Amino acid sequence: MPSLAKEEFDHAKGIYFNRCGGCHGSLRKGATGKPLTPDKTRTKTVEKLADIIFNGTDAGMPGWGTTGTLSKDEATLMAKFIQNEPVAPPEWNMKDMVASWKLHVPPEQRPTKPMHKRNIDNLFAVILRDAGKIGIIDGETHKLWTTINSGFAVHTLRYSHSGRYLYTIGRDAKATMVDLWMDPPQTVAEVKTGIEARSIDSSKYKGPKGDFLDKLAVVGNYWPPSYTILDGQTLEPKKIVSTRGYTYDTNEYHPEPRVAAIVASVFDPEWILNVKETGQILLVDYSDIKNLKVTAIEAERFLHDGGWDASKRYFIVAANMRDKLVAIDTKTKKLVAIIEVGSKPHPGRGANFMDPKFGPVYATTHLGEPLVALIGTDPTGKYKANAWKVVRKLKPMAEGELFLKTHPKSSHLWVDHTLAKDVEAVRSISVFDIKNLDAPPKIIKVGDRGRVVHMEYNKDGTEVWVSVWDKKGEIVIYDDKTMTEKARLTDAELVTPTGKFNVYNTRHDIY
Ligand code: DHE
Repeated sequence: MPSLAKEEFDHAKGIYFNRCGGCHGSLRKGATGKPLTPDKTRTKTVEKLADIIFNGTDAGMPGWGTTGTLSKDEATLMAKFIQNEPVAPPEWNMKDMVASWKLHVPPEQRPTKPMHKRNIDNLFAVILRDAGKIGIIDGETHKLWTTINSGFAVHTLRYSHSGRYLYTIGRDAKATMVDLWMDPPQTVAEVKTGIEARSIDSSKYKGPKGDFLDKLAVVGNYWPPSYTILDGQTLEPKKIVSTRGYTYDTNEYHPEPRVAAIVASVFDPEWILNVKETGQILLVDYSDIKNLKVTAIEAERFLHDGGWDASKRYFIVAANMRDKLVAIDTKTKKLVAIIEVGSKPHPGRGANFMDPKFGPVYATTHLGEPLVALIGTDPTGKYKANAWKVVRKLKPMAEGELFLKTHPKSSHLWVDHTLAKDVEAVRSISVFDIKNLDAPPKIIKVGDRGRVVHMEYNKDGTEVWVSVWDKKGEIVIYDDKTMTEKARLTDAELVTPTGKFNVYNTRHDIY
């Protein structure tokens, strides 16, 4: 076993947290990436491992050297690090959460009406990943309104059902809450729910008297493996629920079942949480958190990202290392199908539209091959014969697709290839014509630097916003109908923009 000096070990630990842990797990047991426990890594030489780390693999692992993130020496350091025993990060209990909780502006000191005339529903919050900030861009003027400090490398964000509050979650598990009624919007509360996290959502069920609206929030933690229920007005931590337990299939104990995607139902007081390593989908009823009711659906291992079908009755999630999509019915609270798609499906939240031949479909992109798979989502209607089957396969420009997007008012489907091997593909978008899905996509070259990632529509569904993920980042806005560039936002503050979330579309799960 290669020995490492303390500084080398600490440096490697930092790199592992930032670059590797998300896919391989803190305990290196594997998920989206292969297991990296010493019994596996010590069968290879340091040189071989360093080569994989530097150059990547055909199976979808990025080349951390070829993409300019790690030097040759760092790749060698990481090769040695993963031949050592993994060290579990510390636990994070309620005492730690409460100590980290800051209520900057209590609810009674907040405005009682919006303090500005902007159209809140057409604001976009943009993740400025490496700056540890969120940018708020006005969708009407296309101008960056303000930036707000957030958690380190914010991963995703959601809005409260009313649209007033923005909730963000950083890779470091810091959740923040921003009041969009303020001028400019400000962080009103923050809390650290763990050491590492990726998902957050709000309570979206209205209830008979609107009792649940903006009432609660939930964070899905990677470490400690758990979810935390928070007060939706203050982020005060209310309850921690561990997800450690047994895999759904072999009933083996797993010490690190991480919470991946979360969505919130509008029909029930319920969050849908995906537990990656044990392969369970949890329907968490938040109507009485003292007596928490959880339905644990046996699904498939390595659940990662997903979204609603157009009716918002079915939830569809990728089990990416199993090359499958899983569909559940949130009405009957049961699994409805496990569907073989392509290599490493990665839908983001997916895309819903009417296929001219096959009816309502949900589409997913894939990391491992140039493929957009369309599955039928109408099990009770005219198209029920197509339900939960792959009805069509589309071929985008390249593999390494992360996200796709459409809008009910659009007849286009936009697909990125952020992690493609070919740099031209990384910087381009494939756009399919939904009315003529047999035709090849139109390829749009977005820019000459960075990686092109993640699309979002404006409220009306007439514009598509695309990020150029680079230190000198850009947001490029296309006219959806003509697929021509309408505006290119550049600003010294636009550092590494990744996900963008339009208030209206995100609160209504329009994708
Ligand atoms: Fe993500 C969504 C986890 C890498 C940008 N990412 C998600 C979700 C999860 C997740 C669980 C679903 C959240 C939800 O819907 O509730 N992502 C992970 C990882 O574990 C992984 C593979 C490795 C890691 O260490 O983080 C990973 N993700 C990335 C990136 O490299 C991206 C491109 C840039 C970054 O931030 O590191 C990235 N992930 C995003 C974005 C979303 C997302 C923009 C939200 C998409 C949406 O439209 O909802």
